[in-house]
This record gives sequence, structure tokens and C-alpha cells, in this order.
Amino acid sequence: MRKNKTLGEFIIENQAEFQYSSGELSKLINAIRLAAKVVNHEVNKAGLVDITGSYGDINVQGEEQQKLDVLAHEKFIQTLSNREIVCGIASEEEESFISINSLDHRHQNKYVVLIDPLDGSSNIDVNVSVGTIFSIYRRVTPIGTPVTLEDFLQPGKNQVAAGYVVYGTSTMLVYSTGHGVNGFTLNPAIGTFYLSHPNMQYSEDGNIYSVNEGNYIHFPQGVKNYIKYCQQEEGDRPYTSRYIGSLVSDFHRNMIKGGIYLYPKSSKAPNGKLRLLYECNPMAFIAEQAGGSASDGFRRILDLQPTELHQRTPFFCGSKNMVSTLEEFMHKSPI
Ligand code: P6P
Repeated sequence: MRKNKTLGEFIIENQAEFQYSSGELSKLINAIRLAAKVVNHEVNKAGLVDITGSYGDINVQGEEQQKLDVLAHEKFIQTLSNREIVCGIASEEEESFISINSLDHRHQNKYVVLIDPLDGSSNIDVNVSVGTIFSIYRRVTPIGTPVTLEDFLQPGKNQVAAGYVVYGTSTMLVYSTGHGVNGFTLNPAIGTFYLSHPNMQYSEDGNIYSVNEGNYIHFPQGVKNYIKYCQQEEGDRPYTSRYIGSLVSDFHRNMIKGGIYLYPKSSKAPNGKLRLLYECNPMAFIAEQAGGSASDGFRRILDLQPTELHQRTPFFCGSKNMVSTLEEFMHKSPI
């Protein structure tokens, strides 16, 4: 596949692959592309303009809302709302979903989008990369009726597309529509994304493990045993520990170099910290499309049936053989 193809060219060339085609995917990805460029501009100048620091508001997660969180949320909502294809949006920054009616007020739009507008935003003030994560489904309730919660509470295997933007040393848009994973790098001078990482693949094995070891004593025994396994001298172990504290960045590095990301449940976070619908499901979709896997320690993430918009799940994701080894440790010590 020719590198340096622009994202726009790529979308047009691959539009037919999107089973619900008729250009709707193009509009969706173009909306995300536009919002990503706007957010990238704001993130890159955050240190210069006093728009970082706490917004003073507290979001539904009970966390201080960084101003850029709010800005990113608003930009994605705005660009996704006026494309006549989205009937509803759920965001980490909003307690309930946002219903979007078609211009003819006949609820003709077919897709719902779930989004974490700026994941890892606590890293903004220390100039560490952050990301946007998005997940796209076709609605399941009848077209012509208002969108309902049921349209959002679909298992991750129903996703028609998912992706992330990583605002790092360079800004990249990485996404999949179910036909592999491709990465596009933004040339900020001209505001164009270019295909830089065609057909991204997780290696079956890796030697990087990513976990916040500060929580070690709170982890389930199976996770503790896996971490000790990673640290033993044998074969290509001890592995390397790399943890940025930004899911998108840790995931992206591990997909390129091989590795596993772990966010277990703990006595402090009995269901884990990460959100199933707009963090784990999209990242799991991309991982599987790239030949990796994603589990809650016992079950495939994409098979989980959601019951709440902001529900959390333990999350283990990356190189297939590393995730299955982790699962073996969890099965041996299931509590
Ligand atoms: P901790 C950021 O808040 C986030 O949701 C992920 O991006 C990141 O991997 C994780 O939480 C970091 O959490 O508890 O290790 O600081």
C-alpha cells in the first residue's frame, strides 16, 4: 500500500469496504479528522495559553475537569452533530447520552458515536501525550425514532469502526473499520494526515509490560503472579516495564513494539478504572484488528454485554500470547 497517501484519498479508496457505505463512513471519519486537527492545535499550545489547569468544574467521573477536556468534548460534539449521520453521542464528559435529531426532525441518522474526548488529560500540565478515543456503532432501534440507551449499550463486537488520535511528538489518527488498522500522521504545516503506518500489527509476543506498579499490593493474586513472571530471568525476561499513564500512548507503543497493557481491578477500584464503552471496547477492537487481543482477565472484552454507559472493567490488552499468559495466571488464582 503506497505510503504518503492522504487520509482523504484512503477513505475514498476504501469506502466500498464499509458495509453500510453510501459515503457515511467518509463523513464520520472526516468529522473526526477535522475535530482532531482543532484539538491538536489547542493541545499543542496548551503550555502557552492559560487554558490548562483545572476548569474548576467536576465531571461525571468526579474528577477535576481540565479546560482542554471540555474544549475537546465540545469540538467533537460540534463536528459530529452537523454531519447528518449521527443520531446520538455518548461522552466521558456527559452523564447521559446526547440525542441528535436529523435536520428534517425525522430521526433518519443511523450511527451512534461514543467518545473519550481527551484521555489522559491529567498529563497535559506535564507535557505528556494525551489522546482521543472513539467508537462507532450502527443504531439498533428503528430509524425514525429517537435514539435510546439501548443503541449505546451494545457489545464491542458490534462496532463498525473505532480509533484513536494520539497527540504526541507527532499527532496520529489510527483507526479500523474492520479491515485492519492503519495509522495516519498529521503534517501540521498543511493540516493534512498522511498514511504513515499501513496495516499495523501487534506481534504475537512482546517484552514490554505496562502497568501502574504503585498499585501492586492492591492487585488480584493472578496479576501479582504475572508481574513477578515478567520480572523473572528466563528466556527474553525480565521484560521491560514502560508506563506513560496515558492509555492511548501505552497502547500505541505496544502495538508497534509488542507488549501488554494492564489495568486490573484492585481493592481501590473493584471494577478497574477504565471505561468499557469508550475506552476498552474501541481499543479492544483495534487490538483484535491488528492481530492482538483484549480481555478482562477471563472474558473477551468485545463479548461483554454493557449495562451502564460509564461502567468500568478490568482491562488487559496487547500481544496475543502475552494476554493469554496473563489469563492463565488469572485462572490459576481467580480472586
Ligand atoms: P493511573 C488516564 O486517566 C487513564 O484513563 C488512562 O489513559 C491511563 O492509562 C490510566 O488512566 C492511568 O491511571 O491510575 O495509573 O494513573
